[in-house]
Amino acid sequence: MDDSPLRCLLIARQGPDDREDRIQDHLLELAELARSCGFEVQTRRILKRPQIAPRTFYGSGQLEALAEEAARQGTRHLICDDELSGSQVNAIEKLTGLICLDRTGLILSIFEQRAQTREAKAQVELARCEYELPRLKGAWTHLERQGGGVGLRGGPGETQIEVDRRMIRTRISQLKRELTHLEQVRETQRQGRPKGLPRVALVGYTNAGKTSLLKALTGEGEPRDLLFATLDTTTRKAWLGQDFDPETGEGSLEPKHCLVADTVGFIRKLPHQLVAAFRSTLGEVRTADALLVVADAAHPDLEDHLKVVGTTLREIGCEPEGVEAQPRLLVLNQVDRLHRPQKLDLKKRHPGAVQACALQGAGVAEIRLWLRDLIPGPAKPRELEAWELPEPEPQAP
Ligand SMILES: Nc1nc2c(ncn2[C@@H]2O[C@H](COP(=O)(O)OP(=O)(O)OP(=O)(O)O)[C@@H](O)[C@H]2O)c(=O)[nH]1
Ligand SMILES: [Mg+2]
Repeated sequence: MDDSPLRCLLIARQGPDDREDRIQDHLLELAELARSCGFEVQTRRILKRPQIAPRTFYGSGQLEALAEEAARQGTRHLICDDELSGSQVNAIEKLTGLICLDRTGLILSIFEQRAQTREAKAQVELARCEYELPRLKGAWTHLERQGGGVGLRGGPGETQIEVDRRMIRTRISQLKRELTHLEQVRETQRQGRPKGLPRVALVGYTNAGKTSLLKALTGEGEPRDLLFATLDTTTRKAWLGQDFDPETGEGSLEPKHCLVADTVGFIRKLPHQLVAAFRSTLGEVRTADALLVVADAAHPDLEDHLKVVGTTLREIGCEPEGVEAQPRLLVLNQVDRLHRPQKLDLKKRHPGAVQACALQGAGVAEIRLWLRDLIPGPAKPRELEAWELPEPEPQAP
C-alpha cells in the first residue's frame, strides 16, 4: 500500500480589506494544521478576490488554473482557509476534480485522528454531525423521491436527504445523552479527588507548550510538535515545595501540592461546533482554582494568539474580572528561542508574566511560587492586559 503523505494545495481568499501579510500568516498556520493531519503541503496560494463568488466562493477562472497546477504536481487535495458551505465545496470539487476540505473540516479531521477516550470520541463525533447537518443539502442534487416502506426510510415520499438528516439528528441526540452521562462520571471523579488540593488548569494556544509545562511541573506528559497533540484532559499532581520560613519560623514544613490539568489547545477560528462539544472537557478550565495561560513567546503571532485565548476563555465562561474571576498567570514559554532585547521588550509588554522555558525548567520555580502563594484564595487585584478584554465596539460614523 502507498503510505506516502497525501499532497495538498492550500488556498485563502484575500478580500479588499485583508492585509496580505495576515493572510500569509493564516496560510502558514493552515499548513501546520495540514501537516498535523498527515498532509504534505505542495503549494500555498492567496487568491485576491474583492467579492465572493456565490457558487464556487473563489470564482471558476482561478480554480481552473489551480486544478491545472495540481495536475502537474500530482496533488489531489485542495484545502481552503475560508469556511465554505456544502454546496460550495461540491461545486469546487466538480470544477477542479480535487478533493476539497475547508478549515473547519480539516480541524475536525485532526480531532478525529487524535481522539482516544470515549468522551473525546463522542465529543468529536457530535461536532462532526453538527458540521455535516447543514451541509447535506449540497450532497444531493437530484433529490430523488423515495418510495417509502422498509428499513430506515420514513413515510412515503421522504427524500433521501430527509432520511439522512433524520439519521444524523438521531445520532446527535444519542451522543448528547452519552456526553451528559460521561459528564456526570467526570463530576463524580472530580469529587473523589483528594480534598483540599487546589486545581490548576493549563490553557493556551495549541503547540504553545502546555504539555511540556505539565511535564516540568509534575514529571508526566508527552509533548509533541503537532497542533492539537492533546485532546483529553489529563490531571496530575504537582509538588510546589514548602512555605516554611526558617528565619521567622512561620509557615509549615508540610510540602504543598496542587493538581494540574492539561487541556485541549485553542486556535484562531476554532470551530464553534468543537467549542460546544468540548464544553464538558473545558469544564475543568471553568472550575479550576487558577489558570496558567501558556503562550509561545517566540511565535511571531504571539499577540494574536493571546487575543484568541482571551476570547475563547470568555466564550467558555472564564471572565478575567469580577467575583468569579480565577487568578491567572501568563506564562511566556519558549523564551530560550529569543534574544535578550526581545525578552526585555516582552517584559515591557507583559510585566506580570513569567518568562519560561518548559524544556529546560527556566521559570518553573517562579510558577511554583506563584501557585503556592496564590491558591487557594480569591483572585488578587491586578492590571488586566488588552488580550483579556473584549474588542471595543466600533463607533457608528
Ligand atoms: N524551544 C522550546 N521548545 C518548546 C518549549 N516548550 C515546548 N516546546 C516544544 O513545543 C512543541 C509543543 O509542545 P507541547 O507541550 O506538546 O505543546 P501543547 O501546548 O501541549 O500543544 P497541543 O497539545 O498540541 O495543543 C514541542 O515540540 C515541544 O518540544 C520551550 O520552552 N522551548
Ligand atoms: Mg499538549
